[in-house]
Amino acid sequence: MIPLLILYNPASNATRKPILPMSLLALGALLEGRHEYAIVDGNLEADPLTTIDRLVRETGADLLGVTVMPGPQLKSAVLHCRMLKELHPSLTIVWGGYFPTQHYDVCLRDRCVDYVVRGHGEVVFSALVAALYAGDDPTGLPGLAFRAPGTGQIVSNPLAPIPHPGRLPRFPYHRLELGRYIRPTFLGKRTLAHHSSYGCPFFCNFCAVVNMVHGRWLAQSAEQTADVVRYLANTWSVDAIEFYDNNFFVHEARTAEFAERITDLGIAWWGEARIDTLLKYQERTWALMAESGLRMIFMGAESGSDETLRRMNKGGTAATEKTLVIAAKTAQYGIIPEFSFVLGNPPDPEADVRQTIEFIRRLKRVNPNAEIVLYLYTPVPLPGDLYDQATSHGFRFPETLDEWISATWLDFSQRRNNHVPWLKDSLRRDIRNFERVLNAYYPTSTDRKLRGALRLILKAVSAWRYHLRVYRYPLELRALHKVIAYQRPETSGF
Ligand code: B12
Ligand code: SF4
Repeated sequence: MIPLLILYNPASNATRKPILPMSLLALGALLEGRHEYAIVDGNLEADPLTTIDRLVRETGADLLGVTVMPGPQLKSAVLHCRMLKELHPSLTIVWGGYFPTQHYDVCLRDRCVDYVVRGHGEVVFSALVAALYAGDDPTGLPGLAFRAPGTGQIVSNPLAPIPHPGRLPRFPYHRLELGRYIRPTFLGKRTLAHHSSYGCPFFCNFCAVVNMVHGRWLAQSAEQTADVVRYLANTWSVDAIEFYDNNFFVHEARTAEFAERITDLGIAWWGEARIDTLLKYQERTWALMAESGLRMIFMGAESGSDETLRRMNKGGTAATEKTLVIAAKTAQYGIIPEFSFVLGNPPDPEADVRQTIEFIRRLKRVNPNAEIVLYLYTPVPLPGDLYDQATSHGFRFPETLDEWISATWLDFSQRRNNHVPWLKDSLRRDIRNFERVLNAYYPTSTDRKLRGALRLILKAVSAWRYHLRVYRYPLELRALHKVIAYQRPETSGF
């Protein structure tokens, strides 16, 4: 009997929202017909550790592939893998995903991880599985990091080429109870996700995607992407799709053709874009996108300062003006723009925050429906101006998994309460206070529970603060929040 192979998605959010584990579907697509495997999803299973332990005992499973993002998912991955190694010392554990790709050395310093596959890993993983089952030495595989036999030294081979999503087999949806992943969102009653491209052609120096793909972008064709959407709409009555691509809109002709192909389905959709890319789109493409059901576009505006944007390597010249132009453009087509900002950047985080807050106010004047999502600058190990500034302030990444899963670093990973040397507590508070006033004065349209009257109340109560720029001590808004519980704009959570 060929032993079962287990693919594990540790819980990726506190509320255990069921989110399609596409990383595992991508791995599974290349295992179909070659290996017996099972997917264990920590977002759905009450006790995934017991499930995996049982599968290992009952089936003799000896290989576990784990997908790992920084944050709470990393914590579950560490604790569960350590436990499983103790129970089953001969279980081979392979990690992949964004965290191990960047911090493979930290992962492999811990005995609960045997191999790390770096980058987009389905092809390498399937080769690794084949090598391990054949008893061959896998250490020559590109994209593989491991402890060298004998010396124990940690080695990473150069990354493998990125597999082309247009040439990969379709996701094996039948391996999951797909119905459990369909959920109501602001887009529709039955929303599901898809991922139609790998990578991004840009090099913003705060972004983890760069280390993953080094400027490559490869995509399914418009026809293939539309076929997936059609399948999900026809077979699963899905009425809304969230595209989790890092940058869905890179290729205008693909976007236009995709929009044309799905217009008859009457679904709503959402995706992520670069502002400067969209500014080059023709009017016809905008019309097609709007007609096809594109409801909202997530864009990294990042900063209200052209100088900070230059240091981030983002947006070219007069980048902030481009954000204002796109805010007006989306309003013209009835598409809601969702702008994310990265605040508190070194070397002068105070000035950076002040400038960006003023810019957000300008942006809201241009398009009051624009959604604003605020993050704190969180370094990624990527050479460049920002990371150099961070390290010159004494910033360093943890060297052990234990440190990574401590409360401080979990907060850091979630870009919430960064304990970074250049950001004072008072400034962090100022940002949160501004956000509270902003979200009250402009309640997000993604909040499905917030009806007309409640919106008016929030706006009325916060108006004086917003107009007079009095953001400090918003005690009454905090109290109101307890009663009305208004939320931040909903994104796909990153
Ligand atoms: C969907 C998503 C989520 C979902 C959860 C998904 C899940 N697995 O359950 C939700 C919304 C919950 C979420 C939450 C968060 N996310 Co998130 N998320 C994404 C998103 C948009 C798509 C992931 C996806 O499905 N991709 C499609 C699949 C096919 O690609 P993939 O996951 O990269 O998998 C490939 C490779 O990574 C690799 N691989 C992955 N796993 C494995 C496992 C093995 C064994 C092997 C061999 C290979 C392998 O091979 C796969 C196939 O090519 C990505 C961005 C992106 N576009 O990828 C961000 C992203 C991964 N998230 C990110 C972040 C920061 C977070 C949060 C920390 C955000 C926050 N503020 O809290 C949280 C933390 C979650 C947690 N609890 O720990 C960052 C990670 C950045 C970094 N520094 O590493 C990303 C890259 C977004 C970004 N651009 O910054 N996220
Ligand atoms: S921030 Fe966006 S545009 Fe920049 S590299 Fe990352 S995914 Fe690409």
